[in-house]
Amino acid sequence: MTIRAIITAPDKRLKQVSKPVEKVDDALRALMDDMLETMYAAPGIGLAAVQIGVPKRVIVMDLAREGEEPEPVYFVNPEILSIDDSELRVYEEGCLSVPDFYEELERPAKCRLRYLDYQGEIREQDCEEMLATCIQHEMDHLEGVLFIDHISKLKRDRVLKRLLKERRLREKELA
Ligand code: GNR
Ligand code: NI
Repeated sequence: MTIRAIITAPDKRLKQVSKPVEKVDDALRALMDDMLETMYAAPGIGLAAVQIGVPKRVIVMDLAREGEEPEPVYFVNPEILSIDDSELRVYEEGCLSVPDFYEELERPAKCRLRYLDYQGEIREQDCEEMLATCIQHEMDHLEGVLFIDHISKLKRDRVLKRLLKERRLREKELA
């Protein structure tokens, strides 16, 4: 397993629409293993393949609390079967592709999901609480959307400007 570099905003590669996976095979499982290791190392609770530069519809997640047994979960070609806006959940989100920025976001509290698991078996699941929030955050990545795309343009431009500045500084230090 390999820890891969996580792409940070602003970057065109994060805006790609990810392509469906044709087959859950050993090569895809190797990608999912790398994603999980990269996510744990970051550390984060979810990761979409596009964040490591692979525009495939693959998500890994682990919502176990600190000190609990790890509970890795894998979502291939996830589809939201139903979602309703009648009940919303507010959560302070962050993103590994938007370092050191957190903002409260409102999303539907529940959804029903269909996806392929690590073995390529089809599964359906009702999502609520953290899983509902996180899967919607990750599925946005598959469409090239970041959580900062849901906040005001003023705040988004401010955080993107800071990230650009930090990148330029890092590049200068390496030169
Ligand atoms: O680690 C992460 N934490 C998080 C917190 C609130 C809502 C969503 C997330 S996902 C994020 C990791 C990430 O960027 N996934 O794309
Ligand atoms: Ni993210």
